[in-house]
Amino acid sequence: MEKLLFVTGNQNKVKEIKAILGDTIQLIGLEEVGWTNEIPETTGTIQGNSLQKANTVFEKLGINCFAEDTGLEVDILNGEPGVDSAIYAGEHKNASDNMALLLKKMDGEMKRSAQFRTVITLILNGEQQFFEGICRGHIAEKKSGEGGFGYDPIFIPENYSLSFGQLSPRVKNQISHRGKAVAQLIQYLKNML
Ligand code: ITT
Repeated sequence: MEKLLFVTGNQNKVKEIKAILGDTIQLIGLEEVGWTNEIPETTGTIQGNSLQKANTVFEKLGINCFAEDTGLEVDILNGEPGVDSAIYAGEHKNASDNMALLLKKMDGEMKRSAQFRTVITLILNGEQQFFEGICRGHIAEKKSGEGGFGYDPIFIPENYSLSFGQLSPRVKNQISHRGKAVAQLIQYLKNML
């Protein structure tokens, strides 16, 4: 089984991606390679930050790795919170604060369409590849469900009436932005490894 370093500080992402990958690839985390430095996310775009995260670690360690960046893009807010999804309500705020701010901005708004977008950057033998996954849906009027993480309790994917916070992890992974991007990553790796 091949080993691949997943450059992330977010354990929710690790859990989801491990469930999707099954035993095709063995993920190793930053702690296993002794990485403790901050990784900058300063490019201003989802793809740019995804590349920046993977590159930062590859340049230092020179090992095969991938990173991902995800944003929630609300159509009527011109793509907000987008690349700032993690810090929408401020650097030291949490998912609850981020959701509260977004629900406030959407108060009374009829056009609630939105999407999650994930861009994975793989650096394999020094070569970069990008994989994008999009999940369309809309922003709920209020939070529901305890599952998932981040904005999941207020995002209702297309063709469903329940939020990602209410849907099972299995269903979320089948239809989600991250699930779609990881499926492409797996396909690519199967052809390469
Ligand atoms: P990294 O270390 O991988 O950068 P992060 O948590 O900082 O982890 P991002 O920069 O990609 O991740 O920020 C995206 C934010 O969007 C994240 O903090 C969550 O709040 C939210 N998010 C990402 N994926 C999500 C998902 O599948 N469902 C709900 N919210 C999600």
